[in-house]
Amino acid sequence: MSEHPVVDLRSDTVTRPTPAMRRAMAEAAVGDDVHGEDPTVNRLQERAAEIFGKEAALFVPSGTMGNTIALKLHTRHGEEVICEARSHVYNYELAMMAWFAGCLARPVPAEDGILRWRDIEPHIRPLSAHWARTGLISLENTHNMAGGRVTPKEVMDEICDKAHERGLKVHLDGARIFNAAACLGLSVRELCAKVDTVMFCLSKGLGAPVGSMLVGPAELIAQARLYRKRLGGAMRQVGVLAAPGLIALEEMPKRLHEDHAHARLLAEGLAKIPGIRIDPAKVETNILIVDVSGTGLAAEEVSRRLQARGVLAGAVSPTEIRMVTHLDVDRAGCLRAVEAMAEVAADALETKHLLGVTPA
Ligand code: TLP
Repeated sequence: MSEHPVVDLRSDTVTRPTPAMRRAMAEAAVGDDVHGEDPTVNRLQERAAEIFGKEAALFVPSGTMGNTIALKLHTRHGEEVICEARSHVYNYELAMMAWFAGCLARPVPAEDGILRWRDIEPHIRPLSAHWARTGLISLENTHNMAGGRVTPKEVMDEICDKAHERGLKVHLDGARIFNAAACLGLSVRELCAKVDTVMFCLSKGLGAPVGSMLVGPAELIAQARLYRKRLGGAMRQVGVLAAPGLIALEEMPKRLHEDHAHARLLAEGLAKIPGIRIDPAKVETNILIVDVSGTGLAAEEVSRRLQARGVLAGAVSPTEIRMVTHLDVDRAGCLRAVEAMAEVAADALETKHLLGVTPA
């Protein structure tokens, strides 16, 4: 057993609230938020709207609920939602767009997860004798399963301009939009200027224990409150959760470059290991998708062997594992993860050699 604490790279969702967040939770002024009477929630919503330069914001328990509500707001039953093929709304939300909004996903693959207008346009459909109408375009920035890739502002702006000319709205799954903004050196306000609604998470890179926000036009956010209630997401004295959310929103974006530097360090170390494939130049934010097929081991097995060495990272496909840096992982933790992977890969390649199997 290692004498070090476990290095948990499974996700940036695993962070624990900081001491300041715990104090803020204990001291939060609260009221009944179903009646709009929780001052801490109200403050969080006002600040989120201000920071994003949108009219209003709504505190929701999770990113999935924020996306679920947004897709419902923009669409009607029987429409299609254009999204990237590896997107979270399509792959990881239990088919919620079909379940709640009654829509079909129109997944479009894009290199590095970065959808461009030229990828989207051919898939826009009018209502016809055979086709369902396109109801919405949903973007994801950063793109989780493409390895935290960042869609540049010009690309988002072009999609929004062209979509709006066609009478279509654009929702942004910005679970990690602050990571994208930090990478681009822009404010989230600038980056999201043209999208109609944004969901962002307080509980990922920003380190809050719970919660996401949906921001957009006041009229839509008023409707979003009703959908949140229908989904069972209207909470009562929830200022105790909004209080750490406020710290996440105000303080934590400033430190995201540290997570990005750690991810790059991790990528550079991993890239040197025989049997492991990752291009450090493509690691822009805090997520790494690492191809471990060259070890001859299934990704699940690599994950188990890393765990035995005190490093947690999940398999995201038969050949890939994902590593995510965050508030609770430091430089030393990243170096330990590289060391653990080097041991796992070396063992696997040695075994292959003994068995007379040629390494990939
Ligand atoms: N992502 C989680 C898992 O669900 C995969 C993670 O560990 O990364 N949009 C994006 C881009 C996300 O990555 C996630 C969560 C969500 C939405 C949903 O947020 P929650 O988990 O709060 O419902």
